[in-house]
Amino acid sequence: MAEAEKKSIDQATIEMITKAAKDECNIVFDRAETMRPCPIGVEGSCCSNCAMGPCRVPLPRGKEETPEEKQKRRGVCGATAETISARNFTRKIAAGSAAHSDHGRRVTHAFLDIAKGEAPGYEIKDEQKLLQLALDLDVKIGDRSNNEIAIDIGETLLNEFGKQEGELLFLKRAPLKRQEIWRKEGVAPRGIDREVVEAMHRTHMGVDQDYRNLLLQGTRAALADGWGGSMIATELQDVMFGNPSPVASQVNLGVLKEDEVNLIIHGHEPQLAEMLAVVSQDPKMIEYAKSKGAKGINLAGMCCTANEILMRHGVPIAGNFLQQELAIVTGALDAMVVDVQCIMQGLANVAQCYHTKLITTDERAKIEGATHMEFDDRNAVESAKAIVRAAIDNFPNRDKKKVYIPPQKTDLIAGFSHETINYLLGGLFRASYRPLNDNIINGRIRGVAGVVGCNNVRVTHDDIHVTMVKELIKNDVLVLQTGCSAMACAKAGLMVPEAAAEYAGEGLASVCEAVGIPPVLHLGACVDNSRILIAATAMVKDGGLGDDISDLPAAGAAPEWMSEKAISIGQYFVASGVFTVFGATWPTTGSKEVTDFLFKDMEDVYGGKWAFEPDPIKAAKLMIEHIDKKRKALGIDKARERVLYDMEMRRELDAV
Ligand code: BF8
Repeated sequence: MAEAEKKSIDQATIEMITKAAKDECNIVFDRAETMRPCPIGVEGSCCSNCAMGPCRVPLPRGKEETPEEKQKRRGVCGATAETISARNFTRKIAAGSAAHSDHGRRVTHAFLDIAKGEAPGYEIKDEQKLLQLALDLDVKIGDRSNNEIAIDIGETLLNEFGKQEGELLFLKRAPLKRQEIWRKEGVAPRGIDREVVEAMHRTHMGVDQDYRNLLLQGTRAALADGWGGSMIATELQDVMFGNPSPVASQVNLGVLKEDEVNLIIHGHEPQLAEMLAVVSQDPKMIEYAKSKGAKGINLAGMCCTANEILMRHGVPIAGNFLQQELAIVTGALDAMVVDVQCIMQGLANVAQCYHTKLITTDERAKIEGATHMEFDDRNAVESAKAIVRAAIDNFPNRDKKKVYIPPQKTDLIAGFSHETINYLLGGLFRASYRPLNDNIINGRIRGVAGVVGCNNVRVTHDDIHVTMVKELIKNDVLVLQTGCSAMACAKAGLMVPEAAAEYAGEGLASVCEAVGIPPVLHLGACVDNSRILIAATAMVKDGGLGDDISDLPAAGAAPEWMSEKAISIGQYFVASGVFTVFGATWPTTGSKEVTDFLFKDMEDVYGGKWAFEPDPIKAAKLMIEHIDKKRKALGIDKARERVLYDMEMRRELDAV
C-alpha cells in the first residue's frame, strides 16, 4: 500500500493500484516504472522527421556551452536546436488541434444528419441556442423551421473546416482588440484543416527553419482549435443535446454497482453516450438485464465523454484519465465502450485479466484485442442497443472472487455553461456578467482561473490539480474547470456549494454563498475550454475590466497535462491573452530561444505567455501574482485592500 500511496491522493485509485498488483495485472502505474522518459525527447531535442536521423541535439549537461559549440549543435540537415524544438512544439499543436477539430467535424456531420431527419432518435433540443447561433452566423431565421435553420448552420460550420481563404467566423466573437492583434500578426486562421495541414507541411524536413515563423503557424493552428473546431463542437453539442444547466451527481469508482450491469462510456464525442443514456433506461433492456441476474443497468462515464453526459444528464463519473484501467480492475465492469482520444491501449491487456468486454465503436480508433461494434448516428438506437446487450450478456461472466468496488464516491454539482453562469449571476431576465465583474472590481473576487487538462502518471495523480485549486480559491480566485482536472477537484469535494465555506477565502466564499454556487465551477469537457474563451469575452464586454482578454485579472493552468491537445489549448489561451502555467514537464527545454519566445516574447505581442512550474503552490502563486498585476493595471488593486465585510455589504450580496 505504501508504494501505491505515492502514486495518487485518491483513495479509490490507491486501493485499485494495490488490487491490480494482487491480481497480477499490469497497469499504467507499473508501465511508468519500467518505461522511463527519453531524456532527449523530453526536452524536445530529438528530430525524427526524416530518415537521415533521428538526430539528437540535447543541451550539454553540467557545463556552459560556448557559441562555437552551439553552432555545431545541429541535426544532419543543419537544423538547429531551435528549429527542432519549434518543429516538435508546432507538431504537438497540430495534432491537438486536429483531434479537437476532427471531433468538431464529426459532431457537425451528426448535427446535419439530425437537421435533415436522417438520424432518428435525436432532435434539436436547445432552440434558444440554435437561434442565437443563427444570429451569430448570419443565418436567416424568418419563419423557417428549426431544422431548416439548423441545416444552414451545419453547412456554414462544416465549411469552416475546408475553407481556404478569409477568417474563421467565430473569431468575430472575440473582443475587437484581440481580433486586431490576430490580424496584425497574421495568425487569424483561414480554415481549420488548412492550418493543421500547413503546420505539418512547414515542419516537414527542409521547409520552415525559423523558429519564430514555425511558432507563428503553431499559433494559427491552435487558434483554429479554440475559436474553431472546439468551439464548433461545443456549440453544436449544446444545440443537439441541450445546453448544460446545474445538475447534481457523483464521481469516483464507487459509482459502480455490484448488483447491476456496469457499463462505462469512455472517450470524447457525446453522440453515442447520449443514446446509451436513453437506451440503458429502456424498460425492455432493464428486463433483459434482470433475466441475466442483474438488478439494473448502471451507466457511468470516463474522461471527457463522462463530462459531456454529466453536464447534460447528471450521469455519474467513474473516474479521470489515470483511472480508466482501474475501473476494469474492480472486476465489476461488464463493458468498457470507447470512441476516440485518451484511450490507453493498455485497456485491452487489463480487460484480459478480468471479464470486461472492451468495445471500440469508431472506425478511426480500433484496438487489437477489442471487439469492434461500429456506432452509426443514423442508426443510433439500434447501435446503442446492441452495445448495451453485449454488456448485459457479459454480466454472468463476472468472477465474483475478483470483484471489489472501492466505496469512494463524492457529490458534485456540474453544468456551468457560459449561459448558465450568465443567468445565475444576473438572473434570467437580466443575464449578464455584471455581478461577477463588480465583485472582481470591489475585490471580493480577486480574479478568475481556468484550471484544466489531464492526469500524467509522472506526477502524483490528482495531487497537483487539487493543491493548486485549493490555493487559488483560498486566495479568492474563482476557478473554472474542464476535463480530467475538473474530476480531480470534484473527487476532492471542491464542486459543492459547501466547499466555499470550507476552502475559499472570505471574499470568494461570500459571493459563492450569496449566489449558491461552488467556488470551483465545472464547465465540461476539453472542447468546452471554448466556453472559457466565451466567458472571458463576456467579462470584457460587460465592462470595467479593460477592453481585451489580456486585461482581465485571469490566468490558466494545466498542472498535470500529458496530451498534445493540452499544448494546443495552452497555445490558443496564450494567443488569446491569457497567462498559462503548465506543470509536470515542459517540451521545449532543449532550446532557450524557443522557451524564451513562449515564456517572454509572446507577452509583448499577445499579452499572454506560457510558464512552467511543476510545484502547484508556486504555480498558483505565479497565477495570483499575474492576477494582481492585472488588477493594478486596471486600477482596482486598492479596492481589494479596502474590502471589509460589514452587514450592509452582506445584504447587498444576498440581493445578487
Ligand atoms: O480531452 S483532460 S486526459 S480526457 S486530453 Fe484526455 Fe487530458 Fe483528460 Fe479529455 Ni482533455
